[in-house]
Amino acid sequence: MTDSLCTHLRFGRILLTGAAGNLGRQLRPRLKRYCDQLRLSDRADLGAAAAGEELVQVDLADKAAVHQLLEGVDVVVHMGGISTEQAWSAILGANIVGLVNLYEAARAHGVKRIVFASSNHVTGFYRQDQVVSPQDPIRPDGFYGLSKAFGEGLAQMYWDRFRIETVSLRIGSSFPAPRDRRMLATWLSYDDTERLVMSALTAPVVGHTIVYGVSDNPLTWWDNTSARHVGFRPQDTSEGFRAEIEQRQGPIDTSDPATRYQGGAFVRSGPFID
Ligand code: NAI
Ligand code: 15L
Repeated sequence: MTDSLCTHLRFGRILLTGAAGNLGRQLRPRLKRYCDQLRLSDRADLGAAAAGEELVQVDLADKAAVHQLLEGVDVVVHMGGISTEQAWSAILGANIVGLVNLYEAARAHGVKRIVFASSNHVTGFYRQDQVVSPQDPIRPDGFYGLSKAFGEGLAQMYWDRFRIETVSLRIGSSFPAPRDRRMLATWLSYDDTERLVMSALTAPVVGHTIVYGVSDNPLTWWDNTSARHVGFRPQDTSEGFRAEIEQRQGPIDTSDPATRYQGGAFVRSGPFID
């Protein structure tokens, strides 16, 4: 996106976790426009620091390191963690223990708001002929989706008890382009990801709000009406990719659970108990 969304709203220091990942690499140059200092963290290598960047390599499961990581931070964009169905021990360390470490450190340092990368896999076992809203009961499609549901529950608890605000983003599929028929419904462009994150950071009052992260695709499984106060207005659409994907994929195999449920192939991946 060429223009900054909220040039009038600047932060002192934003912390971006998961900065070495797919979305972290996209958000790194974009978030810099909205703050004086951008603290970037990941357990993986983050390269060299540009002007106004601070690099901190930590594992989210390391409580003391995460405590230090949050010092002097105004707001957090939490993208770090396991992002697919993987071994339970890895999910436990990064997405459960790591998230508790993050929120406890945020509480200790007086951080006011966290934008949490949740996932559509919190509701992955709804069918593709249903439209779901953040008010509907969760139906996680695996331990990964369940760990994101835990994160949303944790965010709610830290709002109720400690007044730390969170916007939980149930991101659909944020990639350069939709990869298959399912992603025609779930795609979130990178520019819309930036719009979503900035709306979540700057909306005046959010408490704990859950919002689906999806572009303005013609076919959708998610109703974001209840989160209109966040002010997220996607500008992109998957429509331009439809013809090529339909032609490449051919007829739908209705015996495959991945075509019946919103979580797609995640509904038949794992569980990987180790
Ligand atoms: P990614 O897997 O590319 O990036 C995640 C980053 O977290 C990686 O750089 C990894 O090194 C880091 N990480 C993992 N475990 C860690 C630990 N224990 N300590 C510190 N860092 C750790 O994932 P991506 O695509 O960038 O997604 C970002 C976030 O958004 C993830 O939390 C993911 O679950 C969520 N999400 C992404 C979607 C997408 O379509 N890209 C869809 C739904 C949710
Ligand atoms: C996710 O939660 C994953 O992090 C991402 O890699 C995609 O697979 C996405 O969901 C999806 O549902 O397409």
